[in-house]
Amino acid sequence: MLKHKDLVKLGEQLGIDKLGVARAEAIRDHDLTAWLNKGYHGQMGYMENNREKRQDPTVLMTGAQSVISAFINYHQKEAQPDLDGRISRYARSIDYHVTVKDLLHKLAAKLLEPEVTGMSRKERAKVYRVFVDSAPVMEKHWAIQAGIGWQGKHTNIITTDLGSWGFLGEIITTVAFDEYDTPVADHCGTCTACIDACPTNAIIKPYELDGSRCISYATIELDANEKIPSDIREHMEEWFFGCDICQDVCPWNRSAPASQADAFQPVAGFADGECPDFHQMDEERFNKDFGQTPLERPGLAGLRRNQLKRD
Ligand code: B12
Ligand code: SF4
Ligand code: SF4
Repeated sequence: MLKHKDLVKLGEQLGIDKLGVARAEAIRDHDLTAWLNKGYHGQMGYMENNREKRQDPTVLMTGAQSVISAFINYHQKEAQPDLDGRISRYARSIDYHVTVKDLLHKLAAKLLEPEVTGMSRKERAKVYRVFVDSAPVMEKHWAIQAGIGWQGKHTNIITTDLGSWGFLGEIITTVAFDEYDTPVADHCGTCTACIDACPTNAIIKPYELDGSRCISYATIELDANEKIPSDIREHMEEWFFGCDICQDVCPWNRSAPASQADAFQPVAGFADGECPDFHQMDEERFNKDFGQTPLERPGLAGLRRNQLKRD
């Protein structure tokens, strides 16, 4: 059995901003099917796959007992006027799928150290798995259950002390903990700032997002060969990779602290604070400067589709 207090201590040592743990149980109160039936996933076909695994960590990993949820702050305090309003903050550093995964593997290795658990390294590798974003895991659900934060009306997880500028990641393990966390209360109250500010009306109603209307979806997930629908394009303002509007207006982000971690500082390609012109860039330069960032997902072709040509 693992100790909750050891998890907290190790998290602090590794600089993980928030950690909590929930019992690995099937998700009963979450209507993923209704969300899919409304077509809110658009072309994100992966959301339809592995539904059983997505809704039950014990199907994803046989014998799973605990889901450790981590929140990693990526907030950059410095305003970058040429990038803000165009490229989302989360996308300016090395891809979080790599950095957050590395951090969680380090945490798991320490937590399950042979000296603590009596397991050999080989055995240890069999009792946990690390997930960040791309696997069939309902990450926001687990962050709520693990007491990290609540789901805001814009549908992202908000913490009382760090706001919502954070990535989520999980360690699912077959080992039990002596104590589990409990969900925190919703602190949105009567506020509707995110719903009012969303330029494409993607937030249909509180806590319900039509992903296919979100600028983030149109600029990152929509196939690079497809035209962005005009009713979204005309409201995109200058955004061409992701969108931060609903989080920018959230009162819980007003005093969110900046990340001190080197891993979440802008890559060299963004170091001068200027917004790159992807129409003027060749593949070689793109791969060198931005190949390790989330911009790699739509690639140069997608970014050229998204970014309006300069006069
Ligand atoms: C698909 C996806 C998207 C889609 C759809 C977004 C969405 N809200 O589902 C698109 C491409 C639009 C997207 C955009 C973004 N994403 Co995204 N995305 C995901 C992904 C892969 C799955 C999310 C999911 O399961 N959606 C399915 C639906 C069913 O879930 P849901 O929104 O939670 O909806 C349910 C609840 O609202 C609930 N519900 C209904 N009524 C009520 C009432 C109450 C009171 C409550 C609490 C709940 C509730 O029922 C709904 C179903 O109807 C996760 C990673 C993962 N594996 O979990 C990242 C993830 C959610 N994304 C993330 C990020 C950072 C973003 C962006 C901020 C990126 C950007 N800057 O452009 C935007 C934010 C847009 C927004 N307002 O949500 C982070 C969020 C971190 C955080 N702090 O919460 C995640 C966790 C990735 C990560 N590992 O860090 N994303
Ligand atoms: S990310 Fe932008 S487009 Fe998507 S819901 Fe938030 S404000 Fe609307
Ligand atoms: S802007 Fe207001 S309603 Fe939206 S998530 Fe933040 S506190 Fe909640």
